[in-house]
Amino acid sequence: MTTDTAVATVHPAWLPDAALAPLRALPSAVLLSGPCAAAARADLGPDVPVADADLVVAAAGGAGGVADLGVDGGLDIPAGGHVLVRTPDRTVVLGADDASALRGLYALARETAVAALTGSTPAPGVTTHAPEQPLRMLDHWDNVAVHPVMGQVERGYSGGSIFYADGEVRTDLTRVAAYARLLAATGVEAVAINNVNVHAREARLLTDGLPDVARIADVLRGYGIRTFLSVSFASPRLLGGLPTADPADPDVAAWWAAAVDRVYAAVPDFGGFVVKADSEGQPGPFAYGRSHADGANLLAGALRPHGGTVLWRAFVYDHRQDWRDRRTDRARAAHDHFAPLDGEFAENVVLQVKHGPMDFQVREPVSPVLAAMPRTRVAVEVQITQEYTGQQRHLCYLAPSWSSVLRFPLDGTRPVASLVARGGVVGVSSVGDDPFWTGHPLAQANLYAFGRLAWDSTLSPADVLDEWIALTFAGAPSAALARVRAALHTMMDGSWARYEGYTAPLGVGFMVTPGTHGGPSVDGYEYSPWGTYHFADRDGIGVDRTVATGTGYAGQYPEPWASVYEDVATCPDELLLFFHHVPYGHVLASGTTVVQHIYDSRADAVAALDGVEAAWESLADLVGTVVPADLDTRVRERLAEQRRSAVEWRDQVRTYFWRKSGVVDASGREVF
Ligand code: GCW
Repeated sequence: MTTDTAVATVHPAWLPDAALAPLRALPSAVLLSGPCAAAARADLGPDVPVADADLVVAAAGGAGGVADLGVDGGLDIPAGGHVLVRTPDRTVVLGADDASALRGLYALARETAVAALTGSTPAPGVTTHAPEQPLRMLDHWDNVAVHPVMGQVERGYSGGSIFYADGEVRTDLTRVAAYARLLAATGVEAVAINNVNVHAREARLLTDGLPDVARIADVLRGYGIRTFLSVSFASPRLLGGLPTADPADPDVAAWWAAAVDRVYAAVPDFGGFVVKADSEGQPGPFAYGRSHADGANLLAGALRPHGGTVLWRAFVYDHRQDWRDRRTDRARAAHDHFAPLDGEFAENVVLQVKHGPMDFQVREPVSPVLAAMPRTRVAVEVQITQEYTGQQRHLCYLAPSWSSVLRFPLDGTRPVASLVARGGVVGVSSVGDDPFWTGHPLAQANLYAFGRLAWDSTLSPADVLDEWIALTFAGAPSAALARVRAALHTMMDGSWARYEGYTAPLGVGFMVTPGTHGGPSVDGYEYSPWGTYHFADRDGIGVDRTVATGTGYAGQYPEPWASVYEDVATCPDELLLFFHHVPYGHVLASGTTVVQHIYDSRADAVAALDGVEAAWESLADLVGTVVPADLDTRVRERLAEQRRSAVEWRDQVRTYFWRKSGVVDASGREVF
């Protein structure tokens, strides 16, 4: 039995009462009959007769009454989306279904808040809102039982799990409901509730844990969110007592079919499975000499009669590599394993591919797998939890990074967002039972931005930040709101670039403390089995991934990228060391040498923190009114820790390269 003592003090994030107040002030009618009706009513208050309503929330083909409004005839409502009709008399949110209508209501709250922020007035008329991606999903790396090494939430920086405590699913799911409401307002529509590393306790969610899974699913459903489970490929052995989990074994297939039947009996709208197989020690089809298509199709076969989906992760590589072996390249692994399987996956399999070929580094090229499998449904996975981007102690607004991935014309013409549109967009959640949800209060903006960019990748990161500010600080007097807006843009717009500036340079990645992945350790992974090397020696640095002389990874790209990356002269500076091993004196396109760039940008990025801190300081007189005092305290703590850590990064990286290369820093700044 667990009680949530923190509930009363949880920060409302981007849905404070003030964000709904303008809508709640309108006489409204909610004409929904599905599971989201209660949530819409809770946010709007009691219904009035439709004829008297200034605001109507309805679903196409839902409860009666819409036809009387004269708005739905001839309106084309996109699947999963909504139409907003603003007439002089009333506003109507018409969703494609119950969940879409609820999302539409929150979209209206957002537009109202943004209008207040920007001083604009929404024009009357009809606007159509369609999600770019059908699947917009969060993966939780939450463990039911506290893992001895990874804790309650693997790579979690926001306290415990909102789903689990004390080795059980929480009795009180109030936080889950509040979370689901926040997600609905971003457009997220699916959540996988347990870690992709499926340990013994978590494996049982699939069997005896089902009543608890059903309780969570009931809560999520109220906000239009489908529930997925991460499952162990070895389940037939671990849970079913079978001698094997071989996909070709009929008993194994029968076991999965029966297991899935039981899941759907408990959760009729269950989304499906997420599977990490043959990856970092997780079991998979390789043990039986079967392919990943065999493995994925096994589960897909069990889910298909129920309409479920398998999200099969492509994060498969050799994590026991010999660092002496310079021909094996972890970056190649996903493409090597999966591209040959294109066309072999069942229709209800989605291959879930990390955005870069390595592992959520601050800068990586876009994974070539995303363009290599035209006959496979492919989803892109990003990491909202800031494992490698400051662990929610550093301020690092990631929307610019994700935006650059989703907009990247990987096949030469089409952006990644359209290459994955039959699969979707998945993010590893950053949320825990922390009162601010995300540890760093301003890291809430990343979770918000994930949902918004999954909905519409063409949104600008700065506009998404405006939305988040407008909602989070809704109701603030306009002069104060304008100051908050200015300060947060100063702090956040360039924060990803700044973080990159003082950490691993020019796309080389890692240089982090082994295990925790927080803080600098330049050679921390250099002689490890994980396949993450920078190869710095006295003459130069970087990984030769060219076809001509290196690992050949550059050749996994379609044109023009294969040629662009292959040639040191055309490879973009920010990815230079990902693709090439160059001397320290190599001159970048920016005109400076590699080593001088390393020296300068580490120091400049730390110096830029002055402006970040000053911007927050400029809001000091608003603390206690517009800026809650506890939020201010937390932000200050995090900014202080960011500076401490960033200085450590700067000094270690700068000193390392000075000692390694013997090249003097032309700026004369101190090294040690
Ligand atoms: O980034 C790495 C993390 C692991 C994680 C793995 C994965 C869940 O260090 O903690 O495991 O990626 O994505 O599977």
